[in-house]
Amino acid sequence: MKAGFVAILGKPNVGKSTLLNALVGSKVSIVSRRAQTTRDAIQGVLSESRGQIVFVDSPGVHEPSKRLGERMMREVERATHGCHLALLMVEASGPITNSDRRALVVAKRLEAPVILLTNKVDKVARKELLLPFLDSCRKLHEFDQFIPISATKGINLDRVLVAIFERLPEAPEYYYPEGYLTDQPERFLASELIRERILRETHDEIPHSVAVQIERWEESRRKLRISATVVVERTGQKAILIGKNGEKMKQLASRARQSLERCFSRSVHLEVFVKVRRNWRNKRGFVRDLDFHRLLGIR
Ligand SMILES: Nc1nc2c(ncn2[C@@H]2O[C@H](COP(=O)(O)OP(=O)(O)OP(=O)(O)O)[C@@H](O)[C@H]2O)c(=O)[nH]1
Ligand SMILES: [Mg+2]
Repeated sequence: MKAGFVAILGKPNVGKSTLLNALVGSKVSIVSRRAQTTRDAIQGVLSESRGQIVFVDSPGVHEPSKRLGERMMREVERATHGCHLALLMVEASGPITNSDRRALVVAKRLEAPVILLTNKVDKVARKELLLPFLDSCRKLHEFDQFIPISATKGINLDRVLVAIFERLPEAPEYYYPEGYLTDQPERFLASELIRERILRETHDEIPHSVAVQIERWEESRRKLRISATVVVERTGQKAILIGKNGEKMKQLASRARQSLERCFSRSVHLEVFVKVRRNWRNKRGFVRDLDFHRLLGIR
């Protein structure tokens, strides 16, 4: 049996979280059209007859401009350290960007084999352009293998799994018990699902300015009661989120509640408050407190 850790690396928005969810067959990491959706490294675990793969989804590699971004980039390094293999994702439509190069630097630092995945092949209309692009990738680094994929359409994901299992070390047992899906506490997953809803339904600066904190969590056998605070950076953003007569927030909360019910297979009562905290993305203490690994005592 094989078992090991696999880092998923790449620039923001290339499809890392989509790939993670597709490979583990369950939604463990939120996805949106916006760059810098993922802020924390998240593990998703696949257990099957060939063995166990612990995937590490990570924030997109970029040049950080705020404390939140700095923490995200430290998180990439911390969480992928010691991985047995790296999947570096780039967009199949090319070209190679500076962020791709930066992500490659992080992948190389792992001193593990790197497989290049050219994602979103479904978006490339002229397939004859895929090969010249692969040639240009070849010049960047001696990749262990190249696989063109589509994370959303599921193209070649079986090949990705074969390539991973070929390279993982033999192991006497799984790292995690069978059925273990992710390292995130349920509370954090809930805050992420609420944040995903907001990312999907707001524009401009709001998505990046939102943090979600779970204030109250009460479980009974049939119902889950959650109170969450959505933190934004400006009063104008708060007004947009709440909307006229609170309509916008009502709609957001209702859709978020549906995602939560799907995820936790239970009926959910969700209460959402909006709070302004100026420039929180640059406040060290606040940014630190959002980190779920700290809650778990990992650091
Ligand atoms: N057409 C197409 N779109 C894709 C594919 N994979 C991902 N996407 C879309 O790309 C966008 C970004 O996907 P994410 O999975 O959030 O990307 P990410 O790399 O995790 O982004 P960050 O967390 O911001 O670093 C979403 O709108 C996805 O639906 C694909 O194979 N084909
Ligand atoms: Mg992501």
